[in-house]
Amino acid sequence: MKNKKKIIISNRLPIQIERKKDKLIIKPSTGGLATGLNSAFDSSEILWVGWPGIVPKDDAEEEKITELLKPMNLLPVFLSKEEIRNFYEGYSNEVLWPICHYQPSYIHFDREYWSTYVAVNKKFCETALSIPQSPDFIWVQDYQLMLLPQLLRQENKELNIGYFHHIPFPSEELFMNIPQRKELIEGLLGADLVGFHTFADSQNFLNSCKKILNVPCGHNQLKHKDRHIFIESFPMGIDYDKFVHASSLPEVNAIATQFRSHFPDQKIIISVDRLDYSKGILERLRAFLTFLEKYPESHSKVVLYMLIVPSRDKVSQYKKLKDEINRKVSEINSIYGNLSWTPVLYFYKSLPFEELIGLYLASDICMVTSTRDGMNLVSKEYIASNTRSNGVLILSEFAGASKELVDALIVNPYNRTETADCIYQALIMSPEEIHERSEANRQIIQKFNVQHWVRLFISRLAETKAIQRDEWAR
Ligand code: GDG
Repeated sequence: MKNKKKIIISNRLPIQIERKKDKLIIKPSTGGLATGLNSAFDSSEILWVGWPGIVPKDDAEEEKITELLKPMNLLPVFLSKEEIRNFYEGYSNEVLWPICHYQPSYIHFDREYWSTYVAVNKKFCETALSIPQSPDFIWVQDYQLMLLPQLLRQENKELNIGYFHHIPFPSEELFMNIPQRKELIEGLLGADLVGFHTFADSQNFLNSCKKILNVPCGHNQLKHKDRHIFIESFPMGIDYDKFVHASSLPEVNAIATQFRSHFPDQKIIISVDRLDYSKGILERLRAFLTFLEKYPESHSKVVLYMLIVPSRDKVSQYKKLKDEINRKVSEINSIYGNLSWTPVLYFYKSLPFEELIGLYLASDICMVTSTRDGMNLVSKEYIASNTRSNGVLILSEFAGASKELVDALIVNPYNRTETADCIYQALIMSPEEIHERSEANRQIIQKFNVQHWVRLFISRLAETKAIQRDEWAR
């Protein structure tokens, strides 16, 4: 582990370990962050700390997993079932997630949640600092680890620590409702640089700092406990080339052609989300119902194909949401469907990457109707993969991506009539306008890709340390 000097810490490692008949199998999952990091640094320089996605049977298995991951520069943090329940499903996903997505009615709070959240953040801290060398920087990812920057800082004042919040940061009025608001804010302020997807999120965070800590704030910084901390926006991009390349593959095109052949007389609207109330899945279905009511001439000429990826299905609100989606889909199909046309097709599963790209390629419209979304990468992947630029993106104004992809059809998903009209507008849009809008969005996605995002964040992180050193020298 001697030269692993750039530390990334996230709740999950970029792999998943599974146990099959007493054998441990590593399933790699190369998300955008891993790709961006590998393009910015030599992969041997990076050490990734996080949960490996499995609860070991005993100490021997724990050791086996640690050894298995060592050559991949992955350092596991092991969590018990109880910790997963109270830290991950509990405080992270039943308190922080609903507050950050403006859904306070979804909050559920158990006494054990907070103490476990603190204990697990400490566990991550201990693991990260167990490596012998002092790292160049530590980059902490996301809301599960909001206390970690401060915990790391307490152990070593000199560390260069960055934090990125992948989900929205709510307005201060909402954030004030969290009993542990002060601890969370102070936790993040252990970092030198705190990043958000949008300017609005960064301002929301600064407003909460002002209110809770009563400290003076500039538009992108504040001073706390004699340290300057920078609060800025870094809209995350995707690995653009990967999506363009995939969409050129013959096997992906064959998937797209075959998929299209099921709908010879119809326009295909797709949506791709994790099962989550923040993704506006019910709002989308309600708008589609309004569309079918308002535009009867479209009957039999359009299908809504929804791919919903299983997620957090142990949390009760997610089970409830799934039932509501089932009911709504069946209601729409019962009202408008017939033997030769099913208006909504809905799949609760995850597709292999090539099939996902095939789906993006084959569709005429992609609908993203999040009621809140930090960024929403699906919207960017759709544009990137649709290399013929013949697809329309309908995008919620509440997704961070709407601040960049301004040539999409931007909608308020709570407004069913407006969203229904947008579907109609997308269906009758001329090929020239579709192409023009898509190309304008493509330029942004191509330029501000995930590689750019990683480089920008890391170079800004290094700068903040230099600025702080100058301050001390003065
Ligand atoms: C959080 C924030 C922010 C989906 N279905 C399949 C599949 N996917 C992949 C997509 C995409 C990813 O999952 C989903 O990313 P999103 O950004 O849309 O949403 P979250 O998972 O909620 O992510 C979000 C993001 O963090 C990054 O900061 O944008 O706002 O909520 O990459 O492609 N992939 C495969 N099969 C599927 O069926 N292979």
